[in-house]
Amino acid sequence: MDVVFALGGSVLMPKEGASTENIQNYAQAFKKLKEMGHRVSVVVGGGNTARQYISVAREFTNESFCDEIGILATRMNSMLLISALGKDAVKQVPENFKDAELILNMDKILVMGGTHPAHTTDAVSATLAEFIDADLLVIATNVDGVYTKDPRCNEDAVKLDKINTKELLEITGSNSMSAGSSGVVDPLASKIIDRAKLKTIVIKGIPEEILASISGNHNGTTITP
Ligand code: U5P
Repeated sequence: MDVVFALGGSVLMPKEGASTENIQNYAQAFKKLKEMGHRVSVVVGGGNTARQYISVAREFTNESFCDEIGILATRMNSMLLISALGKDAVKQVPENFKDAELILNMDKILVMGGTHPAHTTDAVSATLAEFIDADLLVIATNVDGVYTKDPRCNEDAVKLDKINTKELLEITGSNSMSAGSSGVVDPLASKIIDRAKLKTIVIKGIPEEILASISGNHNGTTITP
């Protein structure tokens, strides 16, 4: 299976900071999927590093420049994962989809971060999945699926097991577009998922769920065209 993962920076690099064991566990999960014969791409988010830098920079500058700072954080996190993947990855973080595809054609795990301002790495992962005709997009994040409302601030939010891309558009359409925003799926990503008719899964970003996402035995939300 050709699968693209959007790996939230907050799961790879939690608030407490980088941990060798944590990075190792993710690298092992992706290596295992490659060994099983899957073609694996990982788009890494900026996490807490991006949000800290953006919140200070915002006092001085505009959103696009904050986005550029966020993009650098995604590339730094990508390099951390690349370092743990060893010979299964290339020591280069591509900045566009054509270069990304070349890495996949070398039979390596592709790891990349952001591309351009005004969206998050969710949108990068959806565009990459469209560009390489992936079979599956997996959004591995800090919530365990798509809810009717943001579960982090609404106690009455209900988790959805299965939705279609139009329902995803309705739920995420009003999410913020500002630098460093952290809705479960960014609105541009939802539009790309819809136009490309991408089969997508939203899961809690833990190695066990990443492995289970391929077999369908995950506890997240399945989004179908
Ligand atoms: N970002 C972009 N474009 C990209 C990727 C990221 O502008 O292609 C910026 C956004 O401000 C985003 C931040 O919120 O970097 C960190 O990425 P993420 O963790 O939100 O995906």
